[in-house]
Amino acid sequence: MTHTLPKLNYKYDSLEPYIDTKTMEIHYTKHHQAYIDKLNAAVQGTKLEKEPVENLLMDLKKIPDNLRIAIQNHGGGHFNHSFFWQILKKDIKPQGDVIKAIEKTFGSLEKFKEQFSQAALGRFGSGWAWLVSNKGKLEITTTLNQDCPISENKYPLLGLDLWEHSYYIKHMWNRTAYIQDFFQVINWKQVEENYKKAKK
Ligand code: MN3
Repeated sequence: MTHTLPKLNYKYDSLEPYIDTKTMEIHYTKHHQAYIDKLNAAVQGTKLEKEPVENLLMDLKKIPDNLRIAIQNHGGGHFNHSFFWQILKKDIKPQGDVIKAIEKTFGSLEKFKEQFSQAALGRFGSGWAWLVSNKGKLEITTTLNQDCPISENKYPLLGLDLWEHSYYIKHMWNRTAYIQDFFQVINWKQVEENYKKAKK
């Protein structure tokens, strides 16, 4: 299997003014593509060549030593970005059982957003902030670099790219403003889908 860029189901300007067109275009066509190219280069000609990226990341201990870091970084980059594009959309109202679960776990959707923001701001350097299902329990967590929750046996429901490449053109140094804008473009319909899948 050659890993390829998944189709983006919206235009680069669809998330304006919260996520700008230029950032979307560069993030998708350059950054994400670079992870895919490096992942393909790493697995080409090895017995892992045909494995879907999820399988590679699920149990990193099983990956041969000489490939592990490349798969963790570039496979993680491919998986995380593919996931990220799906949970972005404008004008989708919070909905479904996932919202009930969020309210039950964090007190309210607003309190969830506060805790998620704190976690995202607290992640020093590059990484991701996540809402995950950990064996059915909702948790806010962060990962370093391109590490992803599935490598820790946690199922991602929602994730936010905290690398500066994802916000520097519009928000520059201001990660707080980027996080606030992210809350305006969460595809809650997809988050609900992820929640349903996590429960199976
Ligand atoms: Mn990124």
